Amino acid sequence: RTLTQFANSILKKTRNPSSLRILSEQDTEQFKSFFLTIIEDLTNHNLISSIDEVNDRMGQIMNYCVSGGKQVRPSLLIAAYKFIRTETGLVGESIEDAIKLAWCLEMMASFFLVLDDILDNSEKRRGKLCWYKNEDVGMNAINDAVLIQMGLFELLKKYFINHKFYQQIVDVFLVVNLKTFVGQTLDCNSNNISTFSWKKFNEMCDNKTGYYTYYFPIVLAMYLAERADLQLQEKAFDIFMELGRFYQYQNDYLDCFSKFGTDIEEGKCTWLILSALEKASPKQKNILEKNYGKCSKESVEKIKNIYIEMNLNNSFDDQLEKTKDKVNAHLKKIENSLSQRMMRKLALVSLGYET
Ligand code: DMA
Ligand code: MG
Ligand code: MG
Ligand code: MG
Repeated sequence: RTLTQFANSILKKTRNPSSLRILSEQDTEQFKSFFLTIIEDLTNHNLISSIDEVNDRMGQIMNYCVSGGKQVRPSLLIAAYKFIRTETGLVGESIEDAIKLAWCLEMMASFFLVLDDILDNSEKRRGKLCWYKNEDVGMNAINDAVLIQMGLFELLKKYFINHKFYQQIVDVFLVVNLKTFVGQTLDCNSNNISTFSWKKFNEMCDNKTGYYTYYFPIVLAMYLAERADLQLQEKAFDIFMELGRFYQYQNDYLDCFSKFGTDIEEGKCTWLILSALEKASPKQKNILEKNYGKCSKESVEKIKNIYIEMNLNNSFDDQLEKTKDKVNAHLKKIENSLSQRMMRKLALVSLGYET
């Protein structure tokens, strides 16, 4: 089969995270249109600076780097918040606070990505050039990323300073920030194929993706809804991490077969290369070792052809089944019925087996 046919068959099987349908159209619309208010609040109220030039820059960065993603994490936050509030009898209540917090979360995610693209030597993000790849931006992108990060803490203060759990909310932002950079440290260090292992890989995934993709939105939703008593943090932790791992596995897939990825050239430790190493004949292993992490078209093509020869799309089905089984086993351990129902719903939607 050709590479394109193979890629298409994978994409059919690998549910593209963009299809995460967890919010109603109306809620999604409300979330999206609130972006204008976020920009307004960041740039027009002396929140960051009184200097026009700085505010113009901020507006420009926000528009380029923060808008337009798949918005999986903000959707999870708003969905979890609605779930908790509805189950506790507050039907039809405004979700504006959840939307504000969700934008702060999305700013955090965008801050990671602007820096990640520099670290990964990437070309494209969300269908556009990576921010740092714009000719007039370059390494100023590092400063821009930090502006996004610092800006979000100012917004948090503006919106939530009087919230009962303000301190805890800020603390979750800080903890997740650190975890993600711990993950990025592991990611940057693992570029030698002879040292790859599933154990190291999963440790890296938990840190660089697990925390900020599932733990973060759901724990924030709990604090916002003033239901810290759900004790979800400990009991649902294994589910967050299992889902986060799966999310990163899919991301690795898409890097290779649908995005303008750089994982193979950069010699990244990914789900694909680990699965390939596991299955490789001595001859294939030799080709993998010789060509992985090389910045040449021929080498990349050789690696991709081995992935195809090995029919890795079928192992991905197995991976999805394994993930579902593990999540189901963890779900049984959560007793609080509200937590369990919410986690079940979020997990099912995330793994693509809910209508
Ligand atoms: C994802 O790593 C983790 C963070 C913290 C951005 P990645 O480089 O695989 O992400 P992407 O594929 O989106 O560049
Ligand atoms: Mg990257
Ligand atoms: Mg990366
Ligand atoms: Mg990736």
